Amino acid sequence: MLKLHGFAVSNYYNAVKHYLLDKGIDFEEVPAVPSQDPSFLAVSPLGKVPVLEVETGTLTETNVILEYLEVLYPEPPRYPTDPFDYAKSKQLFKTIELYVEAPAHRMLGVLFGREVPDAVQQECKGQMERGLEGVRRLARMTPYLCGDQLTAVDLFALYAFKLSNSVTRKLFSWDLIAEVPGLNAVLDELQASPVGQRVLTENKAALKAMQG
Ligand SMILES: N[C@@H](CCC(=O)N[C@@H](CS)C(=O)NCC(=O)O)C(=O)O
Repeated sequence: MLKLHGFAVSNYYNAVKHYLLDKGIDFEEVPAVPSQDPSFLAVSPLGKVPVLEVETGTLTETNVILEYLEVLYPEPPRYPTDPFDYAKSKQLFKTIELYVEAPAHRMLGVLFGREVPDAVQQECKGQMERGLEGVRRLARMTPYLCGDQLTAVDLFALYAFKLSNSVTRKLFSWDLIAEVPGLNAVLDELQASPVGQRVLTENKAALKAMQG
């Protein structure tokens, strides 16, 4: 059986978990936190989560894991089938990951009572403004991010934007989701689904335990 290593605070972990549950794929959750321990580095080269363990080995990087799973479990499709639309969906995924989520991630400490230096805040905010412009240019919102079908990009966006938004609301009273017209409705729909509710409940419990 597939094993998903990680913890429910991680937006990356939750995106893969949501995808697996949504597709009805059997998997086991294996609790793991990021670590530089040699035994963990043997399964995750940078010591990050999530990690997908399959019979032939382990995989990291959320987009890689999702794309691999899509090949194994093509139904129902969670990527566009047209090759160009498929590539465009990956372009949008990467744009959200690198230019919205990654700068927010650098300021995540604020959710756990840690100081985020002013210079870091300003640098990351600027990067996110630019990233959001890119998302607005790429996202189709008809009604989903890549068109009329729900895709892995919507699932990734749900967890990336929700976590990033907690950070920017706290630091700047800035609602990132409102910056992309139509995004709030898609994310709310996904979060209200039975899978979205399960992932959210487990996320809240894990976050509470971590915040103490
Ligand atoms: N690019 C990675 C990012 C995963 C990631 O950053 N995970 C966080 C937890 S949310 C982590 O393991 N952080 C520990 C670290 O960066 O050392 C992916 O797509 O899966």
